[in-house]
Amino acid sequence: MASKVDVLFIHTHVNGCYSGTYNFGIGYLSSVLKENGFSTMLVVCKAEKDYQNVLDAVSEHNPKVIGFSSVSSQFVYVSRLAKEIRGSYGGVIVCGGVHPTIFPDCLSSNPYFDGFFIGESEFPFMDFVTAVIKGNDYKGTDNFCYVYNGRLVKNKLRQRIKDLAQLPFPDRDMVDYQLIIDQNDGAARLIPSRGCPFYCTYCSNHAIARAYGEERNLPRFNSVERVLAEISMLKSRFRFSELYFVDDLFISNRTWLNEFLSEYKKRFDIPYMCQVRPDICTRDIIFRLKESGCHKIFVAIESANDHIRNVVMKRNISKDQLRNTFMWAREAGIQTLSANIIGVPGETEETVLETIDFNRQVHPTITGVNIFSPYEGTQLWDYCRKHGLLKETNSSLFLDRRQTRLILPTIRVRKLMKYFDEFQFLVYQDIDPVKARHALLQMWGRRYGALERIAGAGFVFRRLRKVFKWIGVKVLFGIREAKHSRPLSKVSV
Ligand code: B12
Ligand code: SF4
Repeated sequence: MASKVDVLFIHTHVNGCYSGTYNFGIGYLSSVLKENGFSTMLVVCKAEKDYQNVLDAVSEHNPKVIGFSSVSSQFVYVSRLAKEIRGSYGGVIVCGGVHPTIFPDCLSSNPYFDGFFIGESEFPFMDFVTAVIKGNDYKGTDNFCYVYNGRLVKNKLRQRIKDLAQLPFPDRDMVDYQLIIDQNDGAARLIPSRGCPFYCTYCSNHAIARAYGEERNLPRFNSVERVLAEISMLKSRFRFSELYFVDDLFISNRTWLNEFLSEYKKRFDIPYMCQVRPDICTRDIIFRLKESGCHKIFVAIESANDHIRNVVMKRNISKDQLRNTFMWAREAGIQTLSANIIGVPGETEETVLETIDFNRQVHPTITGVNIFSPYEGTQLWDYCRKHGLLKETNSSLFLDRRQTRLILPTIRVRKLMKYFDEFQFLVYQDIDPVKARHALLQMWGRRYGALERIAGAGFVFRRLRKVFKWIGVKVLFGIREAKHSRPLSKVSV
């Protein structure tokens, strides 16, 4: 069969936490390829039951190269899908993204791939595709790694792109981008920078840096002009109500930030959201963000326990810095979303309650919690492995960040899950009844949703859920104290 597509990209988002995901890595790779005359397409796989659609797309388009992109939690699905494709496809299958970058060793146990790409790959991948199409040897391509005689061969890594402005905009034509915006509550995403200069032990940035033999994954920012041009392009092509700068850390370069905010304010009147980090955040930055249209910031508390936050996670952020950021945001009229992680090594019921308590004190507009998930190649993963804390969880039923993959001697899994489930409710109970009620309804929705799935008795459980929701509202009019090892402190609001 004649090949109509040079490269078929596959983005998996199985059991994911978000509904509308757009993969910027694939987007950039695709636009560089298209600019150089290659044809590309993308298949998004959101559930294991979608595997057949992917197989159909492969047999229909018979691409020259299949390119997966994978974060660590998706690799279990990616490798199964690659295995199924391999059964009937004789072309080249590769995978790139964060997981192959920080843990290329797993290629040896996954023979369905011809190889992995490590690190930033726009131009090396173009060379690779050119070689495959011309029938030349592709194994020597920069950034490529493959298994030869049972040994992992890693080719030279090309220097990362210094000037991001030389890249085209990421390819948003390969997806229904309007639908993705709509699924994200009207937010269009863009990523002005790559990297983050910090060294948090649970995050992949230091592991990405290590792949390059460096200490830190120092951020590179696209030129202000280029980012503004991308916003204009988005404005001319899509309907959206806000922008979301999804950079690891939007405020890491003060010079860039000042220039960008001034220009943005002059040219656009579009509300936006971004990430800040309390130890580099000042009152002035918060007010400048506000003036330019920022209406929501993401602030990672992670853990309120000083030892966990600053020793285990190496955040090096004080409680005062955290408090100030929330206080300034409230003063400026910016909404806050607090990010928290529970279930890291050393976590106890007390430390979880400390985190909940701290959230109550700073009173974020929204609070979010994840269960710690160790990513291969990171310092905290190394620690968990050395101390025998890693459970074997290669199950495709495992829910990343919503279940623990650790053996935690200091807290029972049931307790951890309970706090994970009740986190929002416990933060807002008696400080914000509306949010507490909402959290309780969601909590019950999740619980009865799960029962409904297990029992397969949709109708009965839908009815029951309605009844319990109603009771939930009633209970919340006289909000009850949940039972813990210690009561939560009273917070004056
Ligand atoms: C923006 C972002 C998001 C966005 C968009 C995600 C996306 N897939 O593009 C949103 C908010 C949706 C998101 C979701 C998630 N994210 Co996120 N995200 C990021 C962030 C901040 C930037 C990623 C990015 O776009 N970079 C710019 C692009 C150009 O770089 P890139 O993606 O690395 O791609 C380049 C190379 O990796 C390579 N490459 C990538 N794919 C491929 C494929 C082929 C074939 C080839 C050859 C090369 C190649 O070439 C690309 C171009 O240079 C990173 C942080 C980071 N430092 O990477 C976290 C990060 C990737 N996210 C992370 C996580 C955990 C998630 C979630 C799992 C969270 C969750 N539980 O839901 C989901 C997973 C979604 C998914 N199915 O992929 C972790 C991954 C950790 C890990 N080891 O797996 C990171 C590294 C953050 C961290 N703190 O560690 N994320
Ligand atoms: S500040 Fe955020 S993005 Fe940067 S290393 Fe820490 S967790 Fe990762």
